[in-house]
Amino acid sequence: MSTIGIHESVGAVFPPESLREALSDVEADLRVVATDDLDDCVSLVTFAYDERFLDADLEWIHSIQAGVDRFPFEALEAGGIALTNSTGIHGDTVGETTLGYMLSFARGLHRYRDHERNHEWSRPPYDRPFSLADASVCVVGLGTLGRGIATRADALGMDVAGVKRTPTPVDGVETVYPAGDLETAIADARFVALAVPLTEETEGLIGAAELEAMRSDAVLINVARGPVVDESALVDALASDAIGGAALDVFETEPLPPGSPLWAMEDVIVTPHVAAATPKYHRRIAALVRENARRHAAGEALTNRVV
Ligand code: NDP
Ligand code: 7N6
Repeated sequence: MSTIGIHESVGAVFPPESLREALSDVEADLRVVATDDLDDCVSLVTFAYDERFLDADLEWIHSIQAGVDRFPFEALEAGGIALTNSTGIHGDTVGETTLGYMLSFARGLHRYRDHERNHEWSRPPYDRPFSLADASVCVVGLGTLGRGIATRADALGMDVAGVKRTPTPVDGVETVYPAGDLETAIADARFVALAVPLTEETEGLIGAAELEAMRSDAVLINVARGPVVDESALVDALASDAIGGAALDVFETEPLPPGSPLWAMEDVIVTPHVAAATPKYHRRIAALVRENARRHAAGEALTNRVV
């Protein structure tokens, strides 16, 4: 029987033992392992990447994240190690978190919560609150996350546009723009929601020029990866009121350093990379690993294969 290692780093998201139990029906030895204890592992389910993985006898690594930007694709390929990711499981959670950000900005909830701390009964100017039914969102990246956001925004009556590499129609999205038309796509949107993977093409996708192209009351939402946005250009745009606000789940450096100006900005919502959190996370990972463990044992092509 082959051994599937559950790397202890998954503990950043769920108890490693919970995944082992959820996979107890799989015909393999399942062990919670540390990096220096991979000897008999053929497969590894992991959150972190360590270059010592390359020296073990691994055939297949599964990332418990959709984002695999921390993994060295070429070295894995050269080492004959397959890499699979966890795309496909975050549409509802990240969709709901993003709707929560948009509702907060539309109805002003984050500001009332701030006032509540000071026991302050403070009503907003007449023209500040608005309805999402009258608002527009441009979703940049229309895969699992983007569709999860777009269908929910559409259900609330929002005007939904989106951007993807191949601009094929997407349910709930009125206009789908190709990646090259990003500036046009985001120019009229009240909300711009980023849901792309971090790649060479998307690093710094939103910089000074794109922030300048956005409406002065626009809110930037980043549930993708920190480096997709030029964070210092974002801080400048927020400080100079070039845009209206931001809701950020991901940052160039995580945890967000205590000295970041983003913490103190009234119209910035900071969440600690939890947009996808759910107590069912380990079960969703188990379903992906169970299917690929079967395929791996049968010599079939793996799903969600990246390398
Ligand atoms: P998918 O692979 O399902 O979707 C990615 C989408 O991005 C596709 O629509 C793709 O276009 C589009 N895209 C890729 N490159 C570009 C580009 N240069 N310009 C415009 N669009 C582009 O991924 P997921 O939706 O599952 O996840 C996306 C990313 O979100 C992950 O890689 C991860 O980094 C992050 N993430 C963050 C989470 C969090 O907790 N905050 C949770 C889960 C994911 P096309 O369809 O044309 O190929
Ligand atoms: C763990 C975060 C991803 O890329 O970053 C996210 O899948 C997951 C809850």
